[in-house]
Amino acid sequence: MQAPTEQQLHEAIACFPLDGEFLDVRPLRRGHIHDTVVSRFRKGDHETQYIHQRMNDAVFPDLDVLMENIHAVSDHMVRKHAAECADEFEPLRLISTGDGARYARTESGAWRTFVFIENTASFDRCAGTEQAFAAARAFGWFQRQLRDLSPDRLGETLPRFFSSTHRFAQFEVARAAASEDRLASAAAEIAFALERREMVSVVDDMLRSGEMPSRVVHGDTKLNNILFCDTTGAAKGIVDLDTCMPGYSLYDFGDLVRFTAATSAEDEREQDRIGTDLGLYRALAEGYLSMASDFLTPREIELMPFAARLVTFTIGLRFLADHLNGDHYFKIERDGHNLDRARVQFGMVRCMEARAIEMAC
Ligand code: GN1
Ligand code: MG
Repeated sequence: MQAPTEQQLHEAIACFPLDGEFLDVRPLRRGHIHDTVVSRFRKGDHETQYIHQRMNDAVFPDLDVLMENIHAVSDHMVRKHAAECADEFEPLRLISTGDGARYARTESGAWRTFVFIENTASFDRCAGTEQAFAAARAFGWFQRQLRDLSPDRLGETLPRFFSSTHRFAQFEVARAAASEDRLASAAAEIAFALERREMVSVVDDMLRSGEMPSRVVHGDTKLNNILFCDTTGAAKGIVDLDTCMPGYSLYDFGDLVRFTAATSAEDEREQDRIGTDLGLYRALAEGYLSMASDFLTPREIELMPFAARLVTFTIGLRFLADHLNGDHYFKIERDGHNLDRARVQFGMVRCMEARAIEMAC
C-alpha cells in the first residue's frame, strides 16, 4: 500500500472531532503492520498531539472486531484510572469519529485516532536493569488493570494468535510450499525448529485442561510499546492494543523477555551479538511480579522462564514461516530480513536453554 498523501492525511484527520487549530502532521516509524502519523493541534496556549493510524486490513481483516476490542480495553482502563485516582500510569485513550464510530473509513483506508501521551519517548533497546524493571512493572500494571475484564468480552481478532501449536502448524505448511531457494537458505533454522516440536503444545494443553487461566493480554509487549517519561525516565503508558485478546498472562511476560532482555536488535546480523541477558531477565521478572504476583497462580509464576523460551521460539517460527512464504506478513527492508529475525529468536532460545537453571524463579 502506498504512503498516504498530505491531502489524504488531512481528510482522515478531519473525520475526528479534535479541538483547536490544526498545526501539522508528521510520520512516526512504529511497528511492522500499520502506517502511523502524529498531528499537533493548538487551543489557546495549549498544544495537544494525536496519533493516527491507517490500519492494515490484510493483517486484520475484521476491523470492526479489532476496534471493538480496543475500545473495550481502553474504556475499561480509562474508567479504572479515573476511579482509582492513580497517576503512576496513563491509559491509552481512543477517540471516536464525529459520527461516534470507533474508526473512520476513507478513500485512503481505515483510520483510527488516539490521544498522544505527552512528554514521553519509546526505546528499541533496553538501557539497563532499572528500565527493564520499569518496563515489566508497566506490563504487570496493564494486566492487573484488565484482570477483571472477562476474556469473553473480547473477540479473537486473529484466530489462535497466541497458540504455539498453531504457529508450528503454519510453519509446517510454509515449509511444504516453500521454494528450493528459501528452503536451502533456512536449512539450519528449519532443523532447529523441528528439534523443538514437543515444547509447542505445553501451554495449549494447560489452557485446554484449565490448569492455566485464560486472561485478557496485551499480546505485543515489546519495549517500544511502552512510553517512558522524558524527564524522570519512569514508564507512563502502554500503546499498541491491536493484539489485546483472550490469551494467557505468560505470553506477555515471554514476549517482554524476548525483546527487552535481548543482547541484540530483533534483526541483528552479527551472530555473536545474539543472546539473552540474565541480569535484564531478572529485572524483568522482578518488575512484572511487583505488580502481578498476587493475581498470578503459583503455576504461572513457576512457568515464567519456560514462557520466555516458548514465546521467543514461537515468534521465531512466525518469522521463519514468513521467510519461507516469500515475506508476505511482516514488513521487510532487505532480502532475508525475516530469516535474520528468526535466527535472532532461535539464538535467544538456545541461550535460554543453556541457562534454564539460573533463570528459575
Ligand atoms: C508485529 O507490528 P508490530 O511490530 O507491532 C506482530 C507481533 C510480533 C512483532 C514482532 C499483529 O508487531 O505479533 O510479535 O511484530 N503483530 C501482529 O516484532 O502480528
Ligand atoms: Mg504490535
